[in-house]
Amino acid sequence: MLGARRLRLPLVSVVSVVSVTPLAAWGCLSASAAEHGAPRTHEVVMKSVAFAPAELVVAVGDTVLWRNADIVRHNAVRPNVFDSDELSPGSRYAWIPADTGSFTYRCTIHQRMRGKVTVVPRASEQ
Ligand SMILES: [Cu+2]
Repeated sequence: MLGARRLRLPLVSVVSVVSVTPLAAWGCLSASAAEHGAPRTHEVVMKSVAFAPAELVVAVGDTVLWRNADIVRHNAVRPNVFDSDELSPGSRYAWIPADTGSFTYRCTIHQRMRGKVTVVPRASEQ
């Protein structure tokens, strides 16, 4: 048998299949999202035992992402609204507000570490 030789694979077996239709549809969706203010991600860095920025304005549906860039543990807590639990260095926590409001919060490990997130309506709802 010559079976072993049949293992050679044709090098031209990968054929690119390009369809224009999905790209057109994606372009339409992107334009629509931009018109209505696509959700954004806002990063709050925990560094030098502080939140940066300490105050932030976001829209409903945006993502607030806390990232611990410090060498000690931190958390971000607003009772009954969000609670990151303890974040070790390098860890992150995301919160997506569903309602408008002004929320002061703090790190319960370091009492002087405080921040504020103000949540406003999305542009399409104003
Ligand atoms: Cu802290």
